[in-house]
Amino acid sequence: MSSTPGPTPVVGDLVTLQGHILAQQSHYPEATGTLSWILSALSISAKMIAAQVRRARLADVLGAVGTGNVQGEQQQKLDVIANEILLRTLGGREGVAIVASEENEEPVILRTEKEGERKYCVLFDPLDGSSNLDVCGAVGTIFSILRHDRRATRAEDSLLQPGSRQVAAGYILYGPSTVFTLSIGRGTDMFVLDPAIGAFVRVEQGLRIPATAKSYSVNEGNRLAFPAGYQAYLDHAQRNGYSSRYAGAMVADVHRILLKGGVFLYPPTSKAPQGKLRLMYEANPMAMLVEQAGGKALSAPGRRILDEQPTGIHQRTAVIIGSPGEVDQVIGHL
Ligand code: AHM
Ligand code: MG
Repeated sequence: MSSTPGPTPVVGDLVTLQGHILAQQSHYPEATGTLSWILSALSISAKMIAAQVRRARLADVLGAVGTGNVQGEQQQKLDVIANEILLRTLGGREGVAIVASEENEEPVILRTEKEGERKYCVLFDPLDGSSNLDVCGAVGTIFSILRHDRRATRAEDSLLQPGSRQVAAGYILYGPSTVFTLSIGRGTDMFVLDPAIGAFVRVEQGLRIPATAKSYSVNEGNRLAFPAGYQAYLDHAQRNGYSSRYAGAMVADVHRILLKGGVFLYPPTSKAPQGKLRLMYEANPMAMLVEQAGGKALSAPGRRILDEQPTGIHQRTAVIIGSPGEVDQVIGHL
């Protein structure tokens, strides 16, 4: 045997999502494990939805179901399948009081809270950007978790909290790999599903978004319908050698920006004067993830998305999200 010492073995750097959640829980002495158990339901849902998405065009999961959702949009079969998976997995968790989904007009009250208990509300977009599936493009799930307010008399009143009160938020990106990005209010962490072992493995801890990058993400086909300030920003970007990147699925675009920097925009348009994206289960969770990574998320100059007081669970908002330097550039033009 050779006596030459080999490389120092790396010890303890493989962390799964479950291990990460338990470690985070230990930072909160009052934690009962209820939130961890809900996050575990989301992790199972992510694996189940990923398995369905991978079967697009093989199994009968593509195409419209012939019904519209509350937004008046065509529901795709996979929207409905993903929604049912989330309702089934979260529905079994004692700690979930209310769930609200892009696909359901009304929130679903699962159980009421007794004295001394702590329960949560989970809001989600089950399959964001689902029309990308027709062309094997990336899609995602977005979720937001709020503490349940037992004093609220109607489900809506418990849900209508500003995003700054989210206790956790995340997205799952179904792309060439399945990525779970999570914040429990102590930074933003990223995990990739290893299909060989069926577990999400941590790939980024305390992720930091690049401070600036010459890249913007917006549906430029709507350019003439944007307020003048946004058009002025695009003129500036195009005069200064920026790249344009747009996946047509917010999860994929924000994921790229978290890793490579830039700004994602969905401005108000003449067709959608309040913006298109939904505050409570699209903009708020993304804003929390981006801010926890050192980025910025505004709906308009001086208006932080996380401070918006919601008035309806399906309410829409404009979004300017990304690297702090690029968000400031956009705001400077508005
Ligand atoms: P959806 O929730 O109905 O899938 O719509 C949300 C999606 C976002 O993921 C994406 O950024 C945006 O809508 C794309 O909209 P557009 O086609 O107007 O560019
Ligand atoms: Mg959506």
